[in-house]
Amino acid sequence: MPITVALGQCGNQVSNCLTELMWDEGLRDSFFVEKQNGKYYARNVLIDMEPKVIENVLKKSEGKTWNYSKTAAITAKSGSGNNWAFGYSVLGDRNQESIQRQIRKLAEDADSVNDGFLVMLAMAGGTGSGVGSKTVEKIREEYGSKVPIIAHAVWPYSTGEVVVQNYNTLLTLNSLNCSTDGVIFHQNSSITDIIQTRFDLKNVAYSDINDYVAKELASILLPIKDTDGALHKMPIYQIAVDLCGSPNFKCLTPRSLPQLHNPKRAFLTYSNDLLLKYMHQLCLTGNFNENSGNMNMKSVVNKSLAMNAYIRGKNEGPEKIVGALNDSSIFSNKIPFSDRFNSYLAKKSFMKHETFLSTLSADQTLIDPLETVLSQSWNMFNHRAFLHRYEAHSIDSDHFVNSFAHLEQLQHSLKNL
Ligand SMILES: Nc1nc2c(ncn2[C@@H]2O[C@H](COP(=O)(O)OP(=O)(O)OP(=O)(O)O)[C@@H](O)[C@H]2O)c(=O)[nH]1
Ligand SMILES: [Mg+2]
Repeated sequence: MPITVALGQCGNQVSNCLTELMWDEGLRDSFFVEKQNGKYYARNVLIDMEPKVIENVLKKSEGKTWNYSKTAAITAKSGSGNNWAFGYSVLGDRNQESIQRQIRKLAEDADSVNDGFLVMLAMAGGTGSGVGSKTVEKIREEYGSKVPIIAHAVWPYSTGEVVVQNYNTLLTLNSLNCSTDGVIFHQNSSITDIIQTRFDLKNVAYSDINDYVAKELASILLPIKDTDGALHKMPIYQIAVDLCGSPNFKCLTPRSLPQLHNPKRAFLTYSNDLLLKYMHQLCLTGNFNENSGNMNMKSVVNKSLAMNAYIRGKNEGPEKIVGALNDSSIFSNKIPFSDRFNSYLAKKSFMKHETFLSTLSADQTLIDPLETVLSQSWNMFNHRAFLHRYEAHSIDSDHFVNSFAHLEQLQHSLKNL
């Protein structure tokens, strides 16, 4: 059972959706602790430098059978203004003692931190990105590298949210790459596309995206058995062991099927064969949307270094999954056959789906979005655009140059998988 550390608006909204879902799916003994009064408390720390989002999250949990602990929330008066440097150097430092104190408290309650940390944030703002980066560094310092840290990071829309979103993404990615075991990415634009085309929703709200993200994450994190029948209840530890063996490949991509939500489509049933076939296509082409136009199997653009598959509900056993997904055309030949693929199965159905299939892979999906962030950041950096905002909080051009160098190395490794 991990400790969840949620940061910033996005981190808190997504983590609240996930926590609610975990409870609804009956996960009392993993993501929650039972206190002497018989009440269950989520093992979450909620951090945002402006109080509004956390106040809303706490309000929503009032009257529920579970709750957040009274001391779980750490807020201040105002946010980090979309400035990674202000979040990292100022607010991150100023609030670190109370953040770590709260994390320690949860760690003591649970007697052990073997399943490590799930840290949830967005990369484009200032609090999730900057305070988040500082917090992750401090967690690693305090608990050491034997306690796994998996981050969940939301990648911004590729165009125009805030002008410095590429700087913030660059600096966050560099920091997470140094101090976590792995980072699970969700791209807001890909999920918006799925919701618009598969769920027939024109105007997509954050709450729609967060429901989708939480569902995909829960399908990966809920307890599940391996092919020998052993039950796994330490999802963060297991992800780190299965998928994060190589220091250069920490970027993890989730995918899930079926993508149906609209009652109009409820009559459609997906056989195991169809789900596995679609997932094979998504993994091979690097797409997310089941309905993607670009499913040409000849355009193999995505290689995986390692992959986990999770199948919940009715299924025809591990051989079928291995047969369909452990295909050499999906995988890089850099690691041995036996280490590259794991399949997990649960008989219990998930969110009323007859069968639900998800994968998490260390793969090349990030190449294009990373290219955009690098090139747009270089463009601004070469003109010294907005650098003064970062320099004002001790993040100088050397820090940027180091981040560029690390991420270009990462990009090179991804391309040569
Ligand atoms: N999926 C999703 N993305 C969100 C949500 N809220 C914000 N975002 C995205 O997160 C990024 C901005 O980060 P925020 O979390 O709002 O910023 P913050 O961490 O609170 O930082 P400051 O407000 O600058 O202190 C943008 O890319 C938004 O599109 C949300 O609830 N869900
Ligand atoms: Mg905010």
